[in-house]
Amino acid sequence: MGLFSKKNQLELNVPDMNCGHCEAKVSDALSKLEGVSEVKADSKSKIAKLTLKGERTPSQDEISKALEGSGYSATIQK
Ligand SMILES: [Cu+2]
Repeated sequence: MGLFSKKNQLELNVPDMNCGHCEAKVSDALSKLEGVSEVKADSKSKIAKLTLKGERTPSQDEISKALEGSGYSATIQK
């Protein structure tokens, strides 16, 4: 986790987001992850912020799987 990340949040770099449509697709896919209560995707900063329910943090593998076939990839910001 990065220096400024809160315990109940996870920030992902999503380099291929370019517009609101991308934000919606990425948000949809990521919000289906177990343990995630809210997703805020921003195409300008290329960052998706996940709000976690608290009990668990999705792994990089789970995140990649959730986005599989969507045309986007996301990496956990260190
Ligand atoms: Cu787009």
